Amino acid sequence: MEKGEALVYMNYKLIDMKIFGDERGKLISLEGNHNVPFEIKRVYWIFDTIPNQKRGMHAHTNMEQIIVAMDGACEFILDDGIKREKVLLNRPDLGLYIGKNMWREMQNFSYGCKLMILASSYYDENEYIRDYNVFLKTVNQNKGQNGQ
Ligand code: T46
Repeated sequence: MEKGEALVYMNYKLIDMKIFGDERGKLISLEGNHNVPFEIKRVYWIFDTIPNQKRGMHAHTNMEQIIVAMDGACEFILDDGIKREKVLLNRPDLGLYIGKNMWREMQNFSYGCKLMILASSYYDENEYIRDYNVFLKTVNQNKGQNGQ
C-alpha cells in the first residue's frame, strides 16, 4: 500500500457485463481503463481445477483484478480483515473486481471450472501476502495510519 493511500473496506464489487448478443451467439468486450477500472498488464487463467481443493489464501498489496468464470462455477471468500463475505461466480457475464489488500480464498470449484483473470500488474511474488496473520497486521497498521 502506498503512503497516504486510504484503506478501502470490502474492496470488491460484482460487475454485470454488457452482452452483445444476436442469433449467432454472445460476445463480451473488456477494455482497460474503460469498462475495466485499470490498465490491463497481465491475463492468466485457471483450469483443470479440483472440486474439494482450495486455492488463493492470499492478499495483494499492489494488484487489482477482474475475475470471470468462463465456464463452471466457484466461490470466493473475500475478507478485509474485519468482515468476510462469500461470492459465487457462475456466469461468463459476471465479473468480480477485487481491489488491493483483500484476502481471498477460492473453493467449491465445479468440475471443469475455468477462471480468467485480468490483472493490473505484472507477476510479482513480493506483493503477495500469503500468511493470514501478516495480512491482519498489515491492514491494522494501515488503519492506524489512516487515523481509523
Ligand atoms: C489470485 C488468484 C485469483 C506465476 O508464475 N505467474 C502468475 O502470473 C501467476 C498468477 C502465478 N504464477 C505461479 C506462482 C505459483 O507457483 O503459478 C503458481 C500458482 O499460483 P498461485 O498458487 O498463486 O495460484 P492461486 O490460484 O492460488 O492464485 C491465483 C493468483 O496467483 C492470484 O493472483 O488472486 O489466482
